[in-house]
Amino acid sequence: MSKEIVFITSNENKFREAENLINPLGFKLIQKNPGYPEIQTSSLEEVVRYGIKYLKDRLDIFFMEDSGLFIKSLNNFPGVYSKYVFTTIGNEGILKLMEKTENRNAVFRTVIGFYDGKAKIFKGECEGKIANETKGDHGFGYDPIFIPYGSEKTFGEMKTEEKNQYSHRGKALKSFIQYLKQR
Ligand code: ITT
Repeated sequence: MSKEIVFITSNENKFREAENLINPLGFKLIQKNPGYPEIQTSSLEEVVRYGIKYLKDRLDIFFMEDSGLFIKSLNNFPGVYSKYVFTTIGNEGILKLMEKTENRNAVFRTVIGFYDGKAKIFKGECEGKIANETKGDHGFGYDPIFIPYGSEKTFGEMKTEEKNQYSHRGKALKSFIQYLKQR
């Protein structure tokens, strides 16, 4: 197969996280951002499947992903609305919503969609807690308020390689990579 793989994303940080795991295997990751409609639905998988459908006649081999943060005590909010919520109320807004909340359990989810003539889905999730305050300036998005189980640090306090060991995206990428190796 071609050693080049196109990752459709507008997000440089996601791209760096994927490069960190995929490039050492001898693949070359290429970032493209042709834009695709992120439909509003209740599932990350549906967003990705729709994105693939939209782009599959323009590109031969590519993958894309959709991610979200699901907070238990907020009935899984922001979930599929993670992007909108981040750009409106942001991390400070989430912390404020949870000011008096003891149950701080949350899960980050990623769904990767790969297309090479047919669509294949890979998933990853990372359980953890919402911190009481923002910490760290690595990463992006909700990283400064999310502490994965097994660590005392927020993702915002981790460099790419360490975040990948715990993260939803790291896990989804690892199962994607297993598939690429066998393909
Ligand atoms: P795409 O172009 O790949 O869609 P995006 O930044 O729009 O990039 P998403 O729609 O998947 O990404 O992300 C929804 C929101 O969740 C967005 O505000 C991100 O900042 C945030 N997010 C996603 N993955 C994250 C992660 O690993 N750590 C922290 N925040 C994350």
